[in-house]
Amino acid sequence: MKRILLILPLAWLALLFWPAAADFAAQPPPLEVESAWVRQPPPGATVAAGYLRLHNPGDTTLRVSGVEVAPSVARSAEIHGMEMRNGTMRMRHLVEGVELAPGASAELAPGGRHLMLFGILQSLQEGDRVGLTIRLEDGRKVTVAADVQRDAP
Ligand SMILES: [Cu+2]
Repeated sequence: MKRILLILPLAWLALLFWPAAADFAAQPPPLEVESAWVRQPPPGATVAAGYLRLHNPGDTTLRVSGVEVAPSVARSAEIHGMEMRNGTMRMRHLVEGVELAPGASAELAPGGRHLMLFGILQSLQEGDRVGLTIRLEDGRKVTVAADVQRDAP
């Protein structure tokens, strides 16, 4: 009798979690995020730039709508683009995000699109890792750990 009592709750648990777990395992990540890194900000700086590669492995278009940074590291984060204005290269908040056609990749790299972390709350040193969450327009999120580096890897 004792054994049955033990098995029943386990069976319940399996029923509760098995379909979800199987579903999760079968689904590829909606978005692949690779080579994420954050440039080590100079001492006292309150902003830092981050870079990464996005890839859409699926067969539907994805739109990356924003980024979040671990709250212990910085107050907020944005996706930035570069544009020429009055002969000067300026960066701006890419409110429209980044669109990725099926199979497409996008590189956020020095000199171009990048992530911007605002209100840095702790000193970031080479070897540290910063949690970044990439937000998709459909509500899904992908979290990665970005390496803090002085220079591009
Ligand atoms: Cu920027």
